[in-house]
Amino acid sequence: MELAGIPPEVIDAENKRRVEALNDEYDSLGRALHRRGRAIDAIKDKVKKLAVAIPTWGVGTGGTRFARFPIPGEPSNIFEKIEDCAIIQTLGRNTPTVSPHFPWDETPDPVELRDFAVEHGLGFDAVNSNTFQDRAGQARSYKYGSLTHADEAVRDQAIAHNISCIETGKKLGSKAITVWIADGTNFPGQSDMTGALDRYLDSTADIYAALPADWRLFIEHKLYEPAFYSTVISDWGTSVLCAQQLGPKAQCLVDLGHHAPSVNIEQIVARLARFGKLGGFHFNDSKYGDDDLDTGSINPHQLFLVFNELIEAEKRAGADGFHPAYMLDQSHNVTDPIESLMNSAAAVAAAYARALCVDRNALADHQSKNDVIMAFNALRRGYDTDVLPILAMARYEAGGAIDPIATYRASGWRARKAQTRKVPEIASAGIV
Ligand SMILES: [Mn+2]
Repeated sequence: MELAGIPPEVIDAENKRRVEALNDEYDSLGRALHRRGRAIDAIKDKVKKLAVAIPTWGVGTGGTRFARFPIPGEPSNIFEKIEDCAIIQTLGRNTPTVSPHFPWDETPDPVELRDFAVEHGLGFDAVNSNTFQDRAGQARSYKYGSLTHADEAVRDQAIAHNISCIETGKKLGSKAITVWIADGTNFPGQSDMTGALDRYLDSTADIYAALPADWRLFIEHKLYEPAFYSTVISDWGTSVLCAQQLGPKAQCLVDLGHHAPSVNIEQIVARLARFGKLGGFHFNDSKYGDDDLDTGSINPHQLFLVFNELIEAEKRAGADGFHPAYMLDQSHNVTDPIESLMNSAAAVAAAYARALCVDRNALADHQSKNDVIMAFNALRRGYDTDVLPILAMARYEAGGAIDPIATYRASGWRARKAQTRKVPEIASAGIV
């Protein structure tokens, strides 16, 4: 079994070609930040601690509702997915956990899976339940809903699946479950909206009751899709009300692509954090109404503003702690998923680093004096900082690659896997 994935000598050789330029750029940026009263090493140390989970489904090619275009050498089971996640972590050094999805990642022995991940330098983040599709041999269908279904037997089946995900997650070392439901309607009149929400709350309370003491339950709102008239958890307001009713272990996930265009997501983040209900993020980007594009590829400024609020929330939380869970949740239809995920994890780190470059004392001072243009400029100065040398140095010092994509390509990983992994099926539908 190939544990190393990418031989260290490949990383060393690639880094040697780039380290002199990196030192030069890092030192120059360090001097520039020093003149602004910011310490580059302190920012780099915080960036080193940033951890973003990779969803296991993300390392396979995704798709749209039209089609999926598999690539040779892509993973076809959970163990191969772990191998690919390990490549991302080996090179990028800010993705130490994976977030599995059941039943897609089901395996007879979760402890064996946990050990396999540990051997690959990875742990497990939140487990994800799936009651949005039927599986072979399943007694009842989710066509008309799962946790909110009008038929109690279907609801019980969906509850049991979630509880079994918690049981598996305990063996994997997870500390959270994400309960995303696709329930909703495509026609006015199809369902009683209030009754459906009542059934959601009753069902989810049963799942909540099965949580271990140190676990969290994440709920995720989504404006539309797959239901196109109404969804049960349609927005952050519904999400936070449900999380409050369920109890302190229930928190809200913010998936950046699950809002109407032009919604002020950073303000939602600030509100949820204020009430102790910000569980974490599913990062992706969106141009129109999708939740599929690579994180930071369309609107990196929005991502920066989200991290600006996270830093403010962390400051306010103080000793109580503030630990939102970060995960990428996007679909890779036209790129090698490993490359997209490395880029996206770096985009999250870049947004964080830029927000750390903001002089917060100056910002607060300008705000208190109503000096609007100077407050805006203090914030924008952080966004305008080229933080790439900070990210590269953080990776390099942690044993990763100064240039992850170039190093990945030099390793020939995908071509090697194309020799040994099963040829993917072309006919399978997209996962969105
Ligand atoms: Mn999501």
